[in-house]
Amino acid sequence: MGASGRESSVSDYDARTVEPKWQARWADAKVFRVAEADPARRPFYALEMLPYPSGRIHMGHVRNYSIGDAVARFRRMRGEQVLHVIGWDAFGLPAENAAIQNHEEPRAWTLRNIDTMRSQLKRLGTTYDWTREVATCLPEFYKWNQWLFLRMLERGIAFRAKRHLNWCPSCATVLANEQVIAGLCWRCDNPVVRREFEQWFLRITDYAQELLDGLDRLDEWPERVVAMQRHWIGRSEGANVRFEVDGLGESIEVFTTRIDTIHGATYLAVAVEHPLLSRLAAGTKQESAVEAFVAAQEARSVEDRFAEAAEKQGVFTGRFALNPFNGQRIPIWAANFVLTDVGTGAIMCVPAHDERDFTFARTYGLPVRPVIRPRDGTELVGASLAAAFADDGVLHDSGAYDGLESAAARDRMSGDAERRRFGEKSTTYRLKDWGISRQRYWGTPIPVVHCPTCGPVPVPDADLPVLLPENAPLTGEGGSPLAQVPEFVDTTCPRCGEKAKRDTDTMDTFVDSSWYYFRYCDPANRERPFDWKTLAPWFPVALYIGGIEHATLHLIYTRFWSMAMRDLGLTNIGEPIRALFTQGMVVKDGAKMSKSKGNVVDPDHMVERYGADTTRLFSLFAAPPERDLDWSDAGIEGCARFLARLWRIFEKALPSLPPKGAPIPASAGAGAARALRRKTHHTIRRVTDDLGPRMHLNTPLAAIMELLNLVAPLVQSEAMGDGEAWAAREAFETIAQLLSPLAPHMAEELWESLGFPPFVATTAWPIPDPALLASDVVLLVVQVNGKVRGKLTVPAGTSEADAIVAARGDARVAAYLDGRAIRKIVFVPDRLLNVVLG
Ligand code: ANZ
Ligand code: ZN
Repeated sequence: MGASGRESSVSDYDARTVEPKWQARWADAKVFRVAEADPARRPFYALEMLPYPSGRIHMGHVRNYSIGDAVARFRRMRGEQVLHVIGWDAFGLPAENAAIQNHEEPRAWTLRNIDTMRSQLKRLGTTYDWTREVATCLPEFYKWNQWLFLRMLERGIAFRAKRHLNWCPSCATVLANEQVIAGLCWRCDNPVVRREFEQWFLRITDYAQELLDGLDRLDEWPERVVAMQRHWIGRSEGANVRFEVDGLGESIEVFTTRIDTIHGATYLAVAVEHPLLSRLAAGTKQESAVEAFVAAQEARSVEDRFAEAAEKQGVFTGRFALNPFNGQRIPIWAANFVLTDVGTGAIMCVPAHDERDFTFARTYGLPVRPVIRPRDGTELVGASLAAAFADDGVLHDSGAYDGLESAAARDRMSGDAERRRFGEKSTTYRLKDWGISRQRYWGTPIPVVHCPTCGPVPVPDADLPVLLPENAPLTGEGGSPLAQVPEFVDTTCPRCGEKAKRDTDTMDTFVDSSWYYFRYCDPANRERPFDWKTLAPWFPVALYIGGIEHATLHLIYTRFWSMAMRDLGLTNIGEPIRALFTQGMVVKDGAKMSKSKGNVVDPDHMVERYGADTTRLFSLFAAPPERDLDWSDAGIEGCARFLARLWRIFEKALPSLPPKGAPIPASAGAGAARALRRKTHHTIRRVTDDLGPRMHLNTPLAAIMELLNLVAPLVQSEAMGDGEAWAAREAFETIAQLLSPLAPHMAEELWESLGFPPFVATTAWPIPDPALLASDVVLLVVQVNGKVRGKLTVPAGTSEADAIVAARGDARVAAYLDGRAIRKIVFVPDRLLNVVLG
């Protein structure tokens, strides 16, 4: 090619200037602003989990937002009305810890981080509508947390109760279950204990069944997440049975899934925190032993007490219970393995058929009495049993129920218990009511005033928001920092006007993330959290993208919150999210990127060095989005080289391409031009499929590379004809459009260079021409020793090897070939196969 003349005109593509230019143009033209939803334009709510403003964005964020932005851009080009917004999960402990360490106000620290991270996200070329941005730490947002809390309080969804909770003595705060890691405080690594507190709770357990049933219909959620939620909700079906306490005039209710084993119960066990425990022991010889046991357990860490592997410990209470089925008198124990907040906090123990009961019985010399026989008839002997037989089987030594199968027995026995009024069928859930009080500063103040006469009194709506004061002393110790701020605490009772004190706890930050994306749709509403009329067309969220680590907590809380808002009359949907996509982690050398491991790659350096397009492309291309992405320098180099090559080939070709809109020449319908056009249209189809619901976001780049590989030799050849030039232009236009969701800046630059007005991002996604997708066939002439012996219809582009196979499969040709060695083959693709025999 006579490249010498053009070589000098090839400028290197400079992402450092091109990218900010397009970002500014998008912003000036308000390309990604979204007005009200218009049902006629097929609203599509593309949502990514909002980041915690910890300081700087990391590669996990980049991956999450590259995926979300690719989908948002693709959908927009497909003609859907895309809502794409970001916000900040801006309350939380790290801000407080940073404040303690650096003596900087959490508010200032947080807002500064938000500024940094916002500009980082802009530098990636994301399509967020920044006019809708929400930061949860601002009063205009958290006011509505308070408002919603008050509505839940009126409805009985929020309530105050004394419960046993995790307490870190060194941080002097309550911890949520998820903040207790292997029995230790996630913050200070000290052992966590259980204490009873009065707290605010949300009655998520009222929604347990709806949360469970809804899972069946979430068919666009990953099965893994559905399974994790099902396990988390943990429905278990069984029966409650009441055992009378001999000589106390009280009964103890147990929850069991195995009422069929009740004739084998040899003792009862209650939790250390069981309300009846002190009365059981009172006045018996065991009184002081029980007291000592309780004290010892309360001092032990959560890990020592409750872990699966924790030593099973207990003490006899001095009392006996009567088995309602057969009147048998069995001892009542207190034991550490009975959990207070599961079932009824008391169990009947059947050592022959339950492993934990068995271990405990052997430790304390309690009898083991088998009542279920394996179906193969094996006889179990209590005294010599080596392990519990926990499967279903056939009942024996169970009075009238002998000979029944376990399942049938459970049915019959719970029916009988109900009729005789000492029990009934019962369903329990592992899911617990959601305790939302935190002894923290940097959160939403709970809008309640505690009055010595009136008790807890809600703050009137007119007085919202209850503002978080700015001057709380933060030391990390000694409970709620708000309690140290007299101007905040001391107030008057909204009901009686007397002196009263504000609640000094703040809300769990999972409250914020439970509904922030409702607010995105109506962010400036000053009357209500949002207006459903404005939101309805956007809901349920079309696609929510985030990490698998949120499979349970956040994604259960937000489903619950949505159902609760429906019951408050604020919306008319239960399930808020139609499709969920969980992306994999970004790892380096097999380990999750984290500061402590020192294997962090800073996205800013990547953008600085390679540009946003390359960084985005790599995040998409390096692994299927649902899998972990192993960071590799070679991988990102590869993406950079691809873009550079594309630009080089394009710039060289540009002067030879016809002007935009040039009519298609007849010569584009044959030969290399036609082959290229076919490839272009096949590429459109592949990329369209990949960016759709399949979310194969890692494969479009390969398809576009293939197309470039076909167009490159053509435009570099001296003999490029009209038809080929036209087809090459079509290929570059297509590449610009297909690349727009993936490498949006270069896509704009290509598009503009091709003579179009901005923006490629707002063009209609290309639609492949079916005529070019259909596979072409050609007539292949077959000669044997130079004589025509047949004509075969084969797909265009059939290879020599395939042509020979086809020739052998043709009866007429085969007759001439039969049994003879082939000396030579002359093959002209799509025209001629000449077989010369030896
Ligand atoms: C008697 C029995 C006999 C039991 C037997 C099991 C096997 P899932 O299925 O996991 O829900 N349980 C009930 N409440 C408890 C508590 N507060 N703390 C510890 N354990 C408790 O487990 C239900 C079983 O867990 C119940 O059935 C009960 O033991 C125990 F051969 O009752 B079962
Ligand atoms: Zn009062």
